[in-house]
Amino acid sequence: MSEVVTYNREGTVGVITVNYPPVNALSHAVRSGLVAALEQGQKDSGAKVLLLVCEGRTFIAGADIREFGKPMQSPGLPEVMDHYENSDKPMVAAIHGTALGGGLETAIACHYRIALSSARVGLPEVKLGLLPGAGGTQRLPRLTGAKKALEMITTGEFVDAREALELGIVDAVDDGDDIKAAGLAFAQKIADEGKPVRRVRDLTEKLEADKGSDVFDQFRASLEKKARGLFSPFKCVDAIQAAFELPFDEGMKRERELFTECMESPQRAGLIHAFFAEREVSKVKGLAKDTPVRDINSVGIIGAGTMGGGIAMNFANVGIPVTIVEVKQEALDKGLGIIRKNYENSAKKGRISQQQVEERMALISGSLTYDDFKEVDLVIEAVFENMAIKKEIFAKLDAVCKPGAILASNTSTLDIDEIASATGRPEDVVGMHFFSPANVMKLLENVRGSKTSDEVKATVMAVAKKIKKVGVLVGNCYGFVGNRMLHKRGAEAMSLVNEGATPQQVDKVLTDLGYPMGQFAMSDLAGIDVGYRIREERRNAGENVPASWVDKLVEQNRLGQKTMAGVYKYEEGSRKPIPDPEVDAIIADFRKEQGITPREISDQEILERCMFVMINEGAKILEEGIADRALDIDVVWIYGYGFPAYRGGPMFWADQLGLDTILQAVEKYYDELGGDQWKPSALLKKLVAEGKSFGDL
Ligand code: 3H9
Repeated sequence: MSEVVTYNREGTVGVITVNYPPVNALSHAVRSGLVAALEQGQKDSGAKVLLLVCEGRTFIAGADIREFGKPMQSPGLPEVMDHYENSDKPMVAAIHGTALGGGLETAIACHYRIALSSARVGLPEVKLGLLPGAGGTQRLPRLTGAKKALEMITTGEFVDAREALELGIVDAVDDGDDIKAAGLAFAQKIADEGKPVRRVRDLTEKLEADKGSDVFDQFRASLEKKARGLFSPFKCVDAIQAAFELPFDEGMKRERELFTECMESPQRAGLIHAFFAEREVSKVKGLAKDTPVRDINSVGIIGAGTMGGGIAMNFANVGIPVTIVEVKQEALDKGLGIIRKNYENSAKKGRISQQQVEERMALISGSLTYDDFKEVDLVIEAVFENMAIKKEIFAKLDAVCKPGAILASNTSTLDIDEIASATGRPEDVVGMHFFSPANVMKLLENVRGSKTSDEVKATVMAVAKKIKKVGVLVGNCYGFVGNRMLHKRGAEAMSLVNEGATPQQVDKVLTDLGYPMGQFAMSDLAGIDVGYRIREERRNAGENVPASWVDKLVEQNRLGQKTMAGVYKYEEGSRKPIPDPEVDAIIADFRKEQGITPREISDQEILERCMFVMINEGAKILEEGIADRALDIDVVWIYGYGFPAYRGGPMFWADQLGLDTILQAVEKYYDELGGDQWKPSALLKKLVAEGKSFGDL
């Protein structure tokens, strides 16, 4: 027998124990171990009932994702499930932690289930571009009915043990924390009461209730919007519907066919890359695993604007007290008022309780003086982008803050080393770039200055985890990873419109690729005066920044959503961008002024110019060591800018497309259009010459 699964008997209960850290994933060793242990339990005449339980932090977290894409080794998971369901002794699963994917499928192939009240269950395969492929789409609806099975399987969301009990997914919940003891007691009860084997495959009541209903068509219609561009949610619906229309064994066959289709889809590859990339980014190259991390028990924030307020909420949400300093009482009151309103809105939506609103607000205090930063462990400056002001602030912080306090800037573009030079402790200075809305967006782009200490780097990465963000550590340059690439795309999008495209054509190409919004809808959301101010500053500094039709909009006070007009117009109370003939006229005038004869621009050209300019910049970012790995860039784009995770991130997408195709196009645009942004990256050229991809780095 495999050592990762063991069998022993306690009284009349035969206990099968899985012990395969970290998350008891169903690797080949676990699958074969499960079958062998079950056989032993069947043969053991002293065992009246069998119990499946896991060691470590969790029940089985699913199939072993690392085995995907490799040749499948027998026994396959559906086969293992069959063995468990067909056991002629009652089979009990005892769940702690999370029973996910193949883990929950294993549990529902057993005859009875008990869970600790702290446990959660779910079928998150859809988040990996898959569907439950070991009977989940056939067994879960037999327990819950169609609607809940559709919801759980197409969203991948977990339910907690109490809800699982109400839904019929588990049979009992235990409030303690000893899963083995709870499982043994429950199994003993099953044996004492002489409960029969109860196979989920044979349950028909819930199937009859929903048979022939239009719930599937309704669900498909609702997915058109919610799952735009995604492949597997629709396949999940097909598979669940099969449970209602076909006998169990045929339903299983249908599930397998659909699972295979998902497995072969590029979206599966993209989503699994994103899953591992999200976990890899926490392992920073060159930073020893045992680097000490400073305690962060209190935080100071400078600026109560949208950013400062959003950042403060992240800390209050996890119980860390925050002091926000503003220059004027009025601005402070306004900022605190907005934070309260945000929390109240969450309470209205049922996401948090009114008590939590009060608890979190009690953790956030306002002040007009830096003296209140004397004792804090971390200060994050979140004022607008102006180097002189930031340096002044950091000099003051240096004077006030205790030794060892981390001084961070939320700058989205400026030089961290220059900011640090205003202090006598550059080793404690770092960038912590949050993305708007800061209480929602999952990315935290942590920026290391040339003198930032390892301890500070490790601490800000730990802070990201603590406040439930995905932290990526990047190097210091204009715009770091995210905005440096975004600005290249923005400039290219503007040029495309100069030359003849419409803003809505550019945006549509990007949303068709899977972005939640296009370049111009996004800049309207952020305010197009932001870019204008940056361009003006560069012009004032003597740089040759070409004129742009967007500047004309700003000059007419079309600043974006906040003035209900920008590149698009907006209706009262709506964020939906509406193309505006006035803007078309402004663009036409601008072209005339510049002597440009507009031409037809194809969607393909828009896609190439917007995306390849970013990829070329991404390659330069790697070349310069600003990002350590291509996957760091992918994670920045997925969590900071809504790049579709099912494409794996821009660099993974580039690899899939073929770097030679990209290089050819970059060289062509460099010849035709010139400009530094199109100068082919040396790394890109090298990889193509060696037949390699970004993923090989
Ligand atoms: C499936 O089941 C298909 C079936 O329906 C049909 C098949 C035929 N495999 O997230 P963490 C690793 S699809 C391999 O940091 P946490 C992870 O990479 C699967 N490895 O911990 C990391 O490794 P490292 C459906 C896995 O406590 C380490 O474990 N299941 C797997 O924050 C710790 O992970 C899922 O989609 C896996 N399945 O969260 C569940 N899972 O330390 C996916 C994790 O080297 N997993 N690892 O970086 C999760 O959601 C979270 O990992 C979990 C723990 C909630 C379990």
